[in-house]
Amino acid sequence: MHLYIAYKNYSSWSLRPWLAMKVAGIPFEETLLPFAHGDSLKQFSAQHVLPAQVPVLITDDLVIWDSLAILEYLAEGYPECQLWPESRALRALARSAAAEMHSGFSALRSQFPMNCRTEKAVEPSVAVAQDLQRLAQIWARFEQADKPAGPFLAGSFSNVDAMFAPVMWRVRNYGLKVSSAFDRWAQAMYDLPAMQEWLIAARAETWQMPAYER
Ligand SMILES: N[C@@H](CCC(=O)N[C@@H](CS)C(=O)NCC(=O)O)C(=O)O
Repeated sequence: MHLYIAYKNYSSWSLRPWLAMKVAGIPFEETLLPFAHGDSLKQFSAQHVLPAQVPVLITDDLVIWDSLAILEYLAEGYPECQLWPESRALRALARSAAAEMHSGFSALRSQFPMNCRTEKAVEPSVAVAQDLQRLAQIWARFEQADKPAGPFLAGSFSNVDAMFAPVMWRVRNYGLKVSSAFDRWAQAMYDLPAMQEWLIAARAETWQMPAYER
């Protein structure tokens, strides 16, 4: 399996499936397509008749694009990794939150671009403060849920943590505040060896993207 991604420092959508595969121990090769530096992503997307976006997962016989579709494909193909929680109720909650992340939080995503290697305190706008409040509500809902022990949203690591992984970098690196439940989750995410591996690679990149630097 081959995962196509973009800049580790900036590409929030790339981080999601990459992290899920690393934490689950699913072997894969990766290729980075730096979309603002050269035309490698344009060529790749033309070859596969896809929008010029990553992540894309290519298996022996399938092309799967879009972060959430890749996470669903992995959960189906590797049931032993339990990338969705076992309990139906918890799975429904995890899927709801993951879908909300995929389609929502536009103020947080647009005004606070993921930038793993840069720490800089920035005051949230009103719209971003609302997104942060919504995160606190989601975290409170998971706290109240009937779930196995563990520091992640549904107890053990699952796709919902992967979907929110870039939010950990945003909140941490811009000095934003959500809730103490969020902070506990964020620390567990930060401490994942795979997150540290991603951070080391992000720091080693030399590409700069002014639009992602606040
Ligand atoms: N909905 C897509 C969004 C993917 C996306 O926006 N990817 C960005 C990188 S984080 C991209 O490929 N951008 C290419 C460009 O801006 O040219 C997903 O969830 O996979």
